[in-house]
Formats: sequence, structure tokens, C-alpha cells
Amino acid sequence: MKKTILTMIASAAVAACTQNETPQPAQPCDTQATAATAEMFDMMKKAAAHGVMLGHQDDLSYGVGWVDTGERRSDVRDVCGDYPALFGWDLGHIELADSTRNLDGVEFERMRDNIRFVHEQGGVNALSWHPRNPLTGNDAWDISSTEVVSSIIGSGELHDTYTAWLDRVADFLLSLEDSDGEPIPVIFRPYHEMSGSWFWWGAKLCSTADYKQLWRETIDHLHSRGVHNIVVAYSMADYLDEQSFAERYPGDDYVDIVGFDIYQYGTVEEFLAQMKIKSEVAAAFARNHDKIWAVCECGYEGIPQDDWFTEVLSQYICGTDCSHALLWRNAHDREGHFYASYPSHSSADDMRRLASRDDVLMLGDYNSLKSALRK
Ligand code: BMA
Repeated sequence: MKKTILTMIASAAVAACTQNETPQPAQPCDTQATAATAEMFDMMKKAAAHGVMLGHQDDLSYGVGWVDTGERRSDVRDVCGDYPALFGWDLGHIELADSTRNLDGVEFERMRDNIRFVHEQGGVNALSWHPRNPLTGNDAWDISSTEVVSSIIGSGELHDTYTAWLDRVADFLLSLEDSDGEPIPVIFRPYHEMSGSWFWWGAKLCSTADYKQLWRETIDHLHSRGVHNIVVAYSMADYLDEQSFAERYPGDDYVDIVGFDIYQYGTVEEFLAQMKIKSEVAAAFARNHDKIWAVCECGYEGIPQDDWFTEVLSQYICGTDCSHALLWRNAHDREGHFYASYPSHSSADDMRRLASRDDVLMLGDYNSLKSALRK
């Protein structure tokens, strides 16, 4: 157990003796959220004051040089000695009838099983969704039409088709059950990077009003199907200030986590300048709206700088109240497309150093912290 968590346990005990009032648990925006969902959100909110949860996309599904065959292998654990605290998955292609694999080839059956494993181990699961373009049938990156969103919301001509897509998302979310048959809480992060214009729901592809309606109709529909195990995340691409951050925000009743996706493409200076603006604005927005904030996707493809994790990434995710930072996937079938380290990579020591920081939460750390917070 890390030092900070031991200190935490001690200070929590002192606080309990000196204060009579119990702080109200944080409540997710869904007033009918299951108890486990509300507890997950409350714990995440409290944990954010103590450390940032490290996350990794498709961590158990594949890594550099291997594909999941049921052994719960993880590049992050192979390097750091522990799993990440947060596991990202993507629902892309769940919307298609009879689709057994997601857009990156992950079997939905295996994904469900791994999500259950993560939940049993005390970790957090976060689901993004790259739905195909419902108007053209091409992928999420098909930006050939500005009519897609208007055609699926309200009385749009594709509304029923799209509702069937949402039903398949609902079916999957409802199928996430623990061994007692209780719904497993997950983060749901739809229609992300909406300030950019590379997905069919992007900024130049639909009006702000239509975007918000799409979001609200999606969440309302999931709720109407009895989905009450989601904590909802709103994740921007670029923005400059709180006003631009709020432009497409669907409202406090529809969001629990606010944040952004960020990748290094240019120099360290450029990346850090972006990290500074984006994290400060997201943190201020979260404070003003009583939400938590996170780096919902991040990384530097191929990790070309050996000390990137401790020298660059850590700068704005550590020492702040950032809830989590999710490193993108380590593809097994696309050379150089990896964002977490793996044992033989030259950045492995550095990712280990990041993971061993007192204010970075790996799975074991997050579990220890939760136990301390429950006392
Ligand atoms: C992108 C890339 C793609 C992948 C997509 C959805 O950033 O990793 O290869 O298909 O995310 O996971």
C-alpha cells in the first residue's frame, strides 16, 4: 500500500473523531441510479482528492504481441506489477444486428466477461462508443453529411432505425451483471470529441441544439429501457475557455464526469500548453457544476520519449483533482499503435515510476483507498 493511502487512512480517522457531520455522498445525475452506481460515483469523486486513477483502453483484450485467450493478461500489469484502476472498452458495432465483435475485433462476449472480472476486482469500467454513421452505413469517421444527427433525433426519418441501435446498447448495458445478478456500474462516454469535426456528431456536422438533443434522447432512452447503471461522461476535444467547453454541454442532469481527450502530436511544449488550458477549464467547470473531471483519453503514439509519463503526462494529472487518465489502446495488429508501455519497450521503467507515485492509483491502490474511505 502506498504512503499516501496510509496517511489518508489516518487523517480520515482523525476527521471522523473531530467532525460530527457526515458529508453527503455524491449523487449521479440519474436520480434512479442503482446503489452500486451511486457508490461508484461517490468513491470516484472522493478518490480524486487523493490521486489520479490510471486507465488503459482494451487492457485485457490484447497488447503488443498478444491477444486475450482468457488469462487476463495486461501490458500495464506486465510492466507495473498491478493492473490499472480503470479499464476502457469501446461499444462500436454493438449497434449492428448480430454483431459479435466491436470495431477493433474484440468479442462482445469476452468484453462482458472482462468487465465482470474488473468489477469483481474492484476496478472501474469505462465504455466509449464509436457508432457507425446511421445515414450512410459507413464508419463513425464518415463526415460526408451534415444531416446525420437531424435525421436520427426527434421525428427524423431515421429515428426508429437509430432507436433500434440504442436498444442494442441498452441490451448490452443491461447484460452487465455481477454474480448476484446485480447490474455492474460503468462509465458511459458517448459522442466524444464533439468540439472536433472528425465524427458524424462533430461540431461542424450538427448544430449545438441538435447535438444536445441527441445526447438527451440517448440517455433518456437508455433510462426508459431500465438502464440505471451508468455514470455519464462528456469528453471534449479542443477548447479555449469555459464558454467553449459548455457550448455542447447537454446539462447537469445528463452528465456526471466532464473532461477531454488529448494526444501529443507535436512538441512537448505544445502538448503541455494544451494540457494546461484543458485541465484548468475542465477542473473549473467540474467545480462550478459539482461534477468530477478526467482525462478521458490520452497518450503519445508509440511513446517516442522514454520519460514521457513522469516528465510530461504527470504534470497536470498529478497534484490536481483529476479523477482518471485513460491511456489509449496497445494494438496487437497495427505496428507502433500503442500508448501504454510493454515490458521490452524503452519507456517501461518510466511507466513503472509513474505507477509507483503516491498520487497515482493502480488497482490495488484504488481498492485500499476505497476501504479507507468507507471507514
Ligand atoms: C482510434 C484508433 C483506431 C480505433 C479507434 C476506436 O483512436 O485506435 O484504430 O479503431 O480508436 O477504438
